[in-house]
Amino acid sequence: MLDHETVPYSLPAMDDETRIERARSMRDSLKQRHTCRYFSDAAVPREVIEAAIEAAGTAPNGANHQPWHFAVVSSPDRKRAIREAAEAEERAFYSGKASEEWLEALAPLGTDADKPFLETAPWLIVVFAQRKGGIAEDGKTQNYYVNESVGIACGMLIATLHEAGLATLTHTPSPMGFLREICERPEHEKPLMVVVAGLPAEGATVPKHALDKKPLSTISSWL
Ligand code: IYR
Repeated sequence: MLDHETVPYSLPAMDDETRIERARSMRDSLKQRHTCRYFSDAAVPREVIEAAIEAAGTAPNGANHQPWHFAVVSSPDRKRAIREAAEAEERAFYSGKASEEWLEALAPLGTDADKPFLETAPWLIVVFAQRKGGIAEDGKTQNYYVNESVGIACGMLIATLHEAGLATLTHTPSPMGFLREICERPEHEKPLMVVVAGLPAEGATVPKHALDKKPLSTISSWL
């Protein structure tokens, strides 16, 4: 075996009752998260976004290469550029590229090609998956399990933003190469999603459809 240094690892002691309580409490909090499509333009402190990205940066990942980059966009000019490019892609999607079946699946969500939230919300976190780079970010070293790693990091980012009282929306225009240009990121990075973050607009709603969550008995089997 190759030499590797270790450091001790332990977690705070906890009784089973507390474990159950804490798991349920986290579940109940996350149950209140819904994708929000109506944002207020109210400012949210940068420190919230910084801490959420630091939380995301602790995600389990391939070989600890941490193959992610978060480009945080708040300038009105860049937000407008992202909105314009995203809406152009979405117009093509909604008016021809998407299959009938796909559009039918989206109907209960009420989405369309208009994406005003990309300009209204105070923060757009553009998440990039680094195909190469390693820990040193040299742009050459092979990375591993990139989509899995960055996907988990996005989950942790969103959970942290939710705990901080922020509404979020994952936006995935397709294709999204334009994000690399607008965010000035290198060729070996692949844009994965935009996490829109801010406060919900007054009178914001979510589709009723979004409340239908599959029960434990459907989403799990115990062997
Ligand atoms: N990217 C499009 C379409 C879209 C697709 C799925 I699957 C969604 O869950 C929601 C939207 C859009 O942003 O409108």
